[in-house]
Amino acid sequence: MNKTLILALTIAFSSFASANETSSVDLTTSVEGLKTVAVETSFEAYDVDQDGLISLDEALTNEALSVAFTTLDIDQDGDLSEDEFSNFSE
Ligand SMILES: [Ca+2]
Ligand SMILES: [Ca+2]
Repeated sequence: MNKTLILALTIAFSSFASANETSSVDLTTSVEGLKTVAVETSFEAYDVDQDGLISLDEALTNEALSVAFTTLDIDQDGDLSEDEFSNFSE
């Protein structure tokens, strides 16, 4: 029973992790909306290893950010720069 749950979670995570390769067109419009909201969230708060980029692992600490991650990652390098992160607001 637990195995089924783990499998389901694994599949869910895999599809999330590969979202970079798939279309995120639907999310593009929501980024436009986010841009109008003042960004008060701290880039440094998410950049745990302080390498100047927010990785997907770091983004996973915030549900809203992890959902928006692939949309915010405009150059699709798998990390959010401070510029890319500036489009995010909780
Ligand atoms: Ca980092
Ligand atoms: Ca990026």
